[in-house]
Amino acid sequence: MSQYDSLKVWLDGKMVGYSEATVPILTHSMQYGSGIFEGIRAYPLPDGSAGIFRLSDHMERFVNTARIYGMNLRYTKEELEDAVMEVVAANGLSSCYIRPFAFYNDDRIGLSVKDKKVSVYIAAVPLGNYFSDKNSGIRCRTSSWHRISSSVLPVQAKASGNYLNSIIANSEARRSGFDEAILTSPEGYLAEGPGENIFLVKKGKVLTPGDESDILIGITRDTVMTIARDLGYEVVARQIHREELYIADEAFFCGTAAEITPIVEVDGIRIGQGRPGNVTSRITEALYRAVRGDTVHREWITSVSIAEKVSGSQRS
Ligand code: PY5
Repeated sequence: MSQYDSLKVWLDGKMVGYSEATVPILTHSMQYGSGIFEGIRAYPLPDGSAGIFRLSDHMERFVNTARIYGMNLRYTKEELEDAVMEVVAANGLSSCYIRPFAFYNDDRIGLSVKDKKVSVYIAAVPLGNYFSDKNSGIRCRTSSWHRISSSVLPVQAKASGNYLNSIIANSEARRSGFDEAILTSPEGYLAEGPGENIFLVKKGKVLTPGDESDILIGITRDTVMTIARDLGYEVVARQIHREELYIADEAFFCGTAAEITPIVEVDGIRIGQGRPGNVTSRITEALYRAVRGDTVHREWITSVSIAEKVSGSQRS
């Protein structure tokens, strides 16, 4: 039994019940981490429909990740976008987190992926705040584990295996009493969180590690850079020294799951006033306007009508 049993999942072109969307336990992707995935949010629009945020950008990264690994998805980007819309509509979820996942649906032992069938599923589930202290801000530690670098794995690919690096950093941080980790490059520059990009605010400028910092090039990061510029802030993407974080006026994480989460302490050092800062709050408000279609960036939103669910408990 799962909390998701009432939901429907898209699996290779068919809508099936959550518990019917099974994979063989010996699948290559579970044994070796060779799956690829995306994380997308939908927010309710004023007319009651679901607004899927930056669907095309997420699906572009998904098909690019597949291309990097030579995975034959068997579906085009457009077909997968339609499938995401179908899942959102079928589940009647105007607010949800959508998880497309492609994997080798094959249980033959062995690392080779040659001739192994690729399957794709797309699930959509309700999801609230990723961090329970999202509004008051979280406490982080610099990880003793470095962010994987481009000499080891393709860092721009959103592949399951990359997340072992994220998981070990997050586990270390949680075990030592912090909310989340911050990973640095092997050279010691700031990279990102285990599942979030990072931003600093210093003297009114908005700073984030540049594309050369071996980060996942986040779609929320791009959104934040765009709306911060719209608000009139100078935005700089460059290599950032770890100590610049300690002396920043404000810092925050961003990502699809994390949305914008203020960071109020790093390695026991208070950041700025030790509470969410003004620039962070202004950017957060602008992000929530953007996801609801209330900005000039209407092209970021794919609207899906949601049929009203006729369920006894919801009707009075
Ligand atoms: N960096 C990493 C390593 C990520 O996993 C993510 C997203 C981001 C940055 C932010 O990217 P985007 O803004 O495009 O979402 N992480 C996933 C998410 O859905 C998975 C978290 C468990 O937010």
